[in-house]
Amino acid sequence: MKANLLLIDDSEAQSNQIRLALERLGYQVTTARSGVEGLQLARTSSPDLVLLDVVMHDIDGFAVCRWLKMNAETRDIPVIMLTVRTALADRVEGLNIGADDYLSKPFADQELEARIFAALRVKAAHTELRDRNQQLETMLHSVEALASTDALTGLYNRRRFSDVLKREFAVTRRYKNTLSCLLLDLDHFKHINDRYGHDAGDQVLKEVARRISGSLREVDLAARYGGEEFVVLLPHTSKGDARIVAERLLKNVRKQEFNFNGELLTVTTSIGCAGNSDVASSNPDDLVKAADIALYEAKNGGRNRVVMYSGGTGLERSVGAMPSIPAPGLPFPASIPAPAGPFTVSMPAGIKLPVAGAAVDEPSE
Ligand code: GH3
Ligand code: MG
Ligand code: MG
Repeated sequence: MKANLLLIDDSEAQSNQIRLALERLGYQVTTARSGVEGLQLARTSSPDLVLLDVVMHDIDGFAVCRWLKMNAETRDIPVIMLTVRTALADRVEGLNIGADDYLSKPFADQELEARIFAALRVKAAHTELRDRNQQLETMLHSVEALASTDALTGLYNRRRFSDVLKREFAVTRRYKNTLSCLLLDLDHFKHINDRYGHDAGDQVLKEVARRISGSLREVDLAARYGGEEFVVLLPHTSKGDARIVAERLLKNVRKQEFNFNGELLTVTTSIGCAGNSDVASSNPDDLVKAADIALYEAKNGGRNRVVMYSGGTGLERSVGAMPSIPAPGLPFPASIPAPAGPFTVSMPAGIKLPVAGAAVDEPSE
């Protein structure tokens, strides 16, 4: 189908003549008989190209062209100026204000067609270039997202965590804020892989990641630190408040059992917690190291618990289910809804589970 053209010309005789010529060439033509009508139709009839008379009684063609080129909706429509004026200054003015071409009346049908064809070709090339740029930009965004996201859980990856940690640590030092870090490691996760398979293990990791991020505020950052380890950064959070968050995470992770082809299992986690007050150096990694030391103690202490880092003076222990801990006073999101039943892990039909062997820590509630 040929292009849809808008002809803006206030002379009835000229307009009819050009319209007939355009229709002979197979174009669809909409006509406007004044500059104002032309401006309206340019927006409402979405023409592929505008043919614009320069001398008109209401607004001259230069002003119409300038307006078309200033407006985002009409900016990309090619404009060919039509005039009996042939002075160089007029041609230059038309081109300067953004007209794409200039055609002196009278003109032959072939010349008209050649100019229209050339202008449409340029427009098509521009559109293609813009679309390609957009595609490239979209690709760039998804590459960036991929580079900072963990493919399995959708959480941020360790690299992204490191970047945020550096920034938050610097901000905290500069403004003397608080910043806390939690390191979580699932307990006896190897047992899940060994008994139910790697794919079932992956589903557990995904679900645990969902439970972790569902237990945090928007400003907190949860990332997958490594295999079955997660890290949470809590900006503007003192160690005391971080402990409340850690206890909440501990409960939310183990709250809902997992159902592996009929076998129910509670997955528990150990959590180490440290705050910026634990770190004397200017090295952000030391905050994670402190949390890691506390995590190590949590594992040694029997797992399924939170341990707060307490430097050289010995580690303070906080047993997992501590009924004495008050409800959080911070604006944390509501904890994830009460489980409707165990989380079902989808497993291949008819899979035979080995006879139960390795024990998994039960929650100490
Ligand atoms: P602990 O309580 O001491 O942490 O015991 P654990 O079994 O959790 O720790 P260990 O370090 O012995 O084993 C971690 C297991 O996590 C081994 C590894 O195969 C598994 N793992 C790591 N990454 C993935 C993963 O992406 N998917 C699955 N399914 N398993 C993973
Ligand atoms: Mg581990
Ligand atoms: Mg583990």
